[in-house]
Amino acid sequence: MAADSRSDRYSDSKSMSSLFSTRNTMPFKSYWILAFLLFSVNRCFADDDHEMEEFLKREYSLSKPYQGVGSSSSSHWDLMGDAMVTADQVRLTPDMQSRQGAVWSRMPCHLNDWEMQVHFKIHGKGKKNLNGDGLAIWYTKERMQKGPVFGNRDNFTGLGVFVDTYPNEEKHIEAQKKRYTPRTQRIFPFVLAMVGNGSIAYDHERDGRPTELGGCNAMVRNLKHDTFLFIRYIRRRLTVMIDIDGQHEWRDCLDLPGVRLPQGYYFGATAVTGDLSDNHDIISLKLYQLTVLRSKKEEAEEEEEITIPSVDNLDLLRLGEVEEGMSGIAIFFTVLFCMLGFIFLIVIGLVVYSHWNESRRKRFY
Ligand SMILES: *[C@@H]1O[C@H](CO)[C@@H](O)[C@H](O)[C@H]1NC(C)=O
Ligand SMILES: *[C@@H]1O[C@H](CO)[C@@H](O)[C@H](O)[C@H]1NC(C)=O
Ligand SMILES: [Ca+2]
Repeated sequence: MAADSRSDRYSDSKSMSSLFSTRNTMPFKSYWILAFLLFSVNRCFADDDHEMEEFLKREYSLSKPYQGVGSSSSSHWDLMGDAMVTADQVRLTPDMQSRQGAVWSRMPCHLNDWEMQVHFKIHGKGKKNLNGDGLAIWYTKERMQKGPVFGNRDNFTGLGVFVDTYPNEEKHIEAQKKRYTPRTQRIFPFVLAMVGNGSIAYDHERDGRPTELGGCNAMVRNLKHDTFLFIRYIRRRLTVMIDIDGQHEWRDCLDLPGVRLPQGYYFGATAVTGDLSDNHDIISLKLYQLTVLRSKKEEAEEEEEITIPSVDNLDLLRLGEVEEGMSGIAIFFTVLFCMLGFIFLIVIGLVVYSHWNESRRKRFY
């Protein structure tokens, strides 16, 4: 019960999280006071000079006591696979090998702008890197389809945000060393976002690197405090934040404009275990509708309906990977400049030598 009221209070102060989303250093108490003030002005506030309101949408949210989830036809959610509802959580997988489970919204979501707040818990007996594989939060065209992408089908259509707890690629440590500089190596667990259009495969062996939009490290396993993931989609801007330090502060994970997601897709959460396992628990999924005022220009820009998910300027995003390849070019230029330097030295040497020769000849006479 105590835990329950705590999470409720947390979600009430949640509107604050948007307001101070980028730089969150406010102590929790002042949050509370501000939350109250904001509440009294009708929960109306500005975000980047735009007025914004937010409403919890119960039909797309999942929270205690999970009434009828997976059993009643009036529930807004379906369970699948090994997922199980208990008093305190929806357990997508238990800490056992080769399990997969999912919970999917039954209602397609037709909101323009939204925020999904995920209260989750990943825990198990395995030591670090002897656990797996992770969980995923989805906004996709398809629902209730088993598969290899954290328990969901491959070549999905829409958005996936993964909490990947096992580094598959590190198994090939030598290959990894060749491919990445220390700056681009990852520390696991790793949170990663991907947009699929129905024909883009998730590369499990490389932990989704070829298709990643960005991500961050997140030490989320076996923590005593609550852990949260936050996905916001406003004016085609995708923002992912995490709150995992027990300080009620959101930390930036990914922020990307030009993400085109169609309306009418389904929210879901899935998880999978393999040889290694973990309990993957969803405590709540809270979806907030955001009412964002748009300028005429923005309205015109967003006029055309999106039918296939895509991300603008993906090639620019991939620059990170091009950088790895740069080392070849760097070597080329280093060699080139060395040779030029060498030739320069030879020329200087020749000039000096001929000079010396001449003066020697002069001395002879
Ligand atoms: C999906 O994306 C890939 C890679 O960007 C592209 O080659 C393909 O044409 C896209 N498919 C559709 C149906 O848009
Ligand atoms: C996914 O798409 C890729 C490329 O379009 C294709 O090679 C692969 O067979 C597809 N996989 C599934 C499971 O549909
Ligand atoms: Ca992995």
